[in-house]
Amino acid sequence: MPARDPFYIATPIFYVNDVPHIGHAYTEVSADALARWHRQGGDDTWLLTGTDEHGEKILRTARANGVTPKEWTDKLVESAWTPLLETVDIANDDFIRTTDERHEVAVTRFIQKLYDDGHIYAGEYEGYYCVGCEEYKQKDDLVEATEGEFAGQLVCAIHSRPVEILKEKNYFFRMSAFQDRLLALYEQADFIQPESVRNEIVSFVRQGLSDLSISRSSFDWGIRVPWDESHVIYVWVDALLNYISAIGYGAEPGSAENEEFARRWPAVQLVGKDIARFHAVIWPAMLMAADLPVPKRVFGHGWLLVGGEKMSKSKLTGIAPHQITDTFGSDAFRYYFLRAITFGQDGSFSWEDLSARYQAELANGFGNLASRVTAMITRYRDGRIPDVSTVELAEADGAILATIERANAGADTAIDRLALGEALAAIWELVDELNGYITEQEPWALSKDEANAERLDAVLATAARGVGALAVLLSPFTPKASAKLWAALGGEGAVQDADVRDAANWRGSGQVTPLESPLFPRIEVEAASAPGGA
Ligand code: ME8
Repeated sequence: MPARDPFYIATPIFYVNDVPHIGHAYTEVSADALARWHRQGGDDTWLLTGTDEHGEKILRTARANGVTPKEWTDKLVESAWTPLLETVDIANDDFIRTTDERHEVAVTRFIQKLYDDGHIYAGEYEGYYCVGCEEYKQKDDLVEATEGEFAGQLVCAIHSRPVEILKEKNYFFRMSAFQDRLLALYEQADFIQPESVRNEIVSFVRQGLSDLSISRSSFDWGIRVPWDESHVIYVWVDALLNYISAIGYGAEPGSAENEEFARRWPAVQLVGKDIARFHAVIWPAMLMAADLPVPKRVFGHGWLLVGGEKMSKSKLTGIAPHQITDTFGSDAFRYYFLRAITFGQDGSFSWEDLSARYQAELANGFGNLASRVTAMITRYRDGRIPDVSTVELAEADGAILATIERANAGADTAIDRLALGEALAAIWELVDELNGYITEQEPWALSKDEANAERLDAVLATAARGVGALAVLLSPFTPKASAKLWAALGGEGAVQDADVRDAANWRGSGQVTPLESPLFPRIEVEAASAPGGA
């Protein structure tokens, strides 16, 4: 088989003006499930995430809290943003902060190169700016507020707050020069996904690209422009560069770090659709100017909606991830958001839907199946998975083996398309069919008569293969439950080292023991509907 390309996937780096909510956690678990799948398939995988710490928004928040911006970001990163990774069980390979020295060095080098190569000029910006978005706005991007404290005023359509009017001497990037190359790039299949996001970007760029102001001179919380220290680099230009600064761009040429950059770049970029424009327009234009490869793909996932609105802290619809994981656990969090929302579309969150899926699909579906199979092998065969190489299998057994193959192949191709929900749906066909198979085959009845010993062997071996395959296939999605099941099945080594593309061939040779506790314990409905009093 030809060697597969390294798989480098990055999440956006998040603003640390506030604590994370489940929208941020959703991006994290999506990227993490994809990374875990590739890692478990033996690909040279790298998952990057981190925090975006410069700019006016953070500066103002820090001032409002009476601390320096660095004190503020240190505190939030430590108390809220790195703990998020544990809350939802993210196996990231690196965590970049834009205040890291390695990042500042790389940004300085990059911007100096663009300046030296004639892509940057001095000018004056006069227009709107939304500090919430950290974005220069056109009049068309604003709406007139119809109610509330800003009624009658022009406000940012996303933040519903008035924008600033800026008049500043700034440096500009000649982004307009890249318009045709960008439009040609969008013709490449898969560069921007899904189609709805691609169409929006294409029509935006076709309207004509302006040059981009890439520095600010009215405050100093940022990375200095190297040839003019009275400016700091615009926070988005600074932030986008994290994807290459973290893997060694900017390190000494020939150094190990710099070689890592050459090997890993370009990345698959997973972002919310709110920031797809930055990633599909500004970012590739910057890379083209620096003669570097553009990202492999930019995928703009949908929004989590609460009460029909995009969830956000500023509108007080934010839900903290731990409010869910404290009651349901991190596996259920991961499973629910990846399964219930078609990746790429918006999706509504509700406690009722979460509880219902937890009960039906995780507790009664996967969890119960895992308990039944491990308990029966322990009870009827002293924990040895029967060897059925000489036993003739029945049609029903063959059908399960075919479903295992289908689930494995179906999940793998879905993952290649970043269709996380489809991957889980393919795997759940196996969960459901295997549960039905056990109910129909009634191993408990077969066990009562020695004459059925061979039949019982075939059923238990088939069920074990299915459950073993599930432990492997679900490990990227529900790593804790998979590890518990793997241990009960006597699986060799750690489940996250079992090749996910070869799950269908697992047969198992270790000692099976019953699960010590259910994979997904029953949760009282009352507690489930309003954890933490939310
Ligand atoms: O934009 N539904 O950071 P940010 C789904 N620092 N995803 C959501 C969401 C929701 N309701 N709300 C937030 C920034 N997200 C910049 C990025 S990258 C170089 C710089 C997720 O803290 C989603 O991934 O505002 C969205 O794109 C991101 O959080 C915005 O995070």
